[in-house]
Amino acid sequence: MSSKLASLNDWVASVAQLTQPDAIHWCDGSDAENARLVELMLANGDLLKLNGQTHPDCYLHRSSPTDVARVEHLTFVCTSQPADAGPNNNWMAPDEAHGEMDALYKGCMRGRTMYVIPYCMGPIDSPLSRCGVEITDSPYVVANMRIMTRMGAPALARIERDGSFVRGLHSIGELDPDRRFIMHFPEELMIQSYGSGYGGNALLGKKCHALRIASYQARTEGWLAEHMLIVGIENPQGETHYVAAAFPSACGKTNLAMLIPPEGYRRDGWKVWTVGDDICWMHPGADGRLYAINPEAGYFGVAPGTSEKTNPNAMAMLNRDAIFTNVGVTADGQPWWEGMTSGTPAQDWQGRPYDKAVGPAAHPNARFTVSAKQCPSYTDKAEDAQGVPISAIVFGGRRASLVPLVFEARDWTHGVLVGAAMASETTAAATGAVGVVRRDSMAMKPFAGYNFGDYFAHWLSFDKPGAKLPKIFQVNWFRKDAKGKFMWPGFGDNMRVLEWMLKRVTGQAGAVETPVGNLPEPGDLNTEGLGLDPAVLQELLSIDRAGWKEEMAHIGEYLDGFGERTPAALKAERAKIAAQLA
Ligand code: OXD
Ligand code: MN
Repeated sequence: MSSKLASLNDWVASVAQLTQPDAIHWCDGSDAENARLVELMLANGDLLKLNGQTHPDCYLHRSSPTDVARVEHLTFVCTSQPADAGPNNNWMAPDEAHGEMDALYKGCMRGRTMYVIPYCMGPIDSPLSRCGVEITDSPYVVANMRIMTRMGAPALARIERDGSFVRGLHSIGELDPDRRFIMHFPEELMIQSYGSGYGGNALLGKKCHALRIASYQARTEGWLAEHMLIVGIENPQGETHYVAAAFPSACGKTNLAMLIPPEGYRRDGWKVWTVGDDICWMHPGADGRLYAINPEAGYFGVAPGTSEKTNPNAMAMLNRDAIFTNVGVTADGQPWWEGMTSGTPAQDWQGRPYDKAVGPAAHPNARFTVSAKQCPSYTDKAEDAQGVPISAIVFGGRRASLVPLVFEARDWTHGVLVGAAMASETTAAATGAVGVVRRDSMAMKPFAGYNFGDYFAHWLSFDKPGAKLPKIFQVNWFRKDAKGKFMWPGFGDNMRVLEWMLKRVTGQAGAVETPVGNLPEPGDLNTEGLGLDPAVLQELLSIDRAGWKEEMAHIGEYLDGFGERTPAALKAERAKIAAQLA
């Protein structure tokens, strides 16, 4: 097979020339193709079949033990000018990076099949969608891309219509951590990844394309590519408001996107609809509002911690047609991970007999891959070519202290500062220390494909005459008391905070103004049935002025780190708040 697009055929031929595969397979995305690949992977041990009675068509993949997460220190943005990548990225000169990668790719697919995967990020017919082609030597990547993107023949047809696409080249190489790089060439709309099969490094449509390359493209084209879930909240009157929320990796985006409201809310008629759990592309519409699509078609979620208590919708979508990576298994072949309320693991994620003393059954960053359509809260708005209008943007980090449960930004500029100043404790989604507080602007620290200073300026530029921008909020579900216990119940009860936000959007809820932002009074939040100590609620909704004064000083230093690229308006906003706190 080949394509009608000469530039695509030429590129495929040049990659084959370099990598020397035994065979080339153009993926059509059909069920028959998937069945053949699954057979192949069962035969070569890439996949293990799970219990067909309890989990039909579910498979387990065990990765190389040193290839379990994103590798931020090996991820580069290769722009001609180092300042365009910014201090928020690792930079390498494009020529040097191409030289390194060509040396690694030389002959790397000998004895392997090279798969050509045309894919579309977003609904096939949406003007907001963008396409790419990933070349890979990993059938596991093909099977995952089939779930995570609109992949195969329809995507190829669109690419041939558009005439342009993002080029992604991936080889698992030897899975050697010392021969591993994830390179981005935004000026060439190109991604090159070598030496890892882990989702965030290898499913190039996801972080590499839909965030790093897309954020760069979005800046030149006037839209936003963000690390955000998209959720629809339907009130008892039947009106649905869509919320986009940015949280760093492994901070509960999937849970919030699939939230089940507390009983009283369900009785009153509130409903929650899931549009996306990780990535959001937002474009200004003709009416001045921001319209969002989820460029992905599936969920690549963190398994540990997912349970009937934390995310019943996710549990319901995981009992068929799913790929599990690095989870444990029970004696009867069911997937198992920490946090599950039933079953006992027999083997850990490396296939060893499970022994609690040796470590957890599932790797802390074990994942599931599943089609979005299998989620009970799926809405076909996820296929809407125009996207959904966004009423509120939420920024949230994992902060044990200081940051209150929720506050509202006064206006867009203040909201952009709130997003830029976000900080969170690091998690197992990337290699490195866990639990260290670091600045993670808009939860995009690992994913912005260009200088954060320019990125903040791009965000500010949406505030123009005629724009009807969403309200911006900050939340923190992760406050802890002196004993280290979480102060807010979280999960489904986060609905109570969402209700306040949406009532602020429609002008139906009160707030107290503070220099940090507008907070609900304890009485403005519905806490019925929670049994929350009033003193705890008061603490969750108060501002520690001395602590915030210090925080504002740190934010000032952080913004100064982007030098002259930091927009003056953002610095002025910070200075204004700091002066009010003094
Ligand atoms: C993810 C991540 O996999 O953010 O979504 O690491
Ligand atoms: Mn993510």
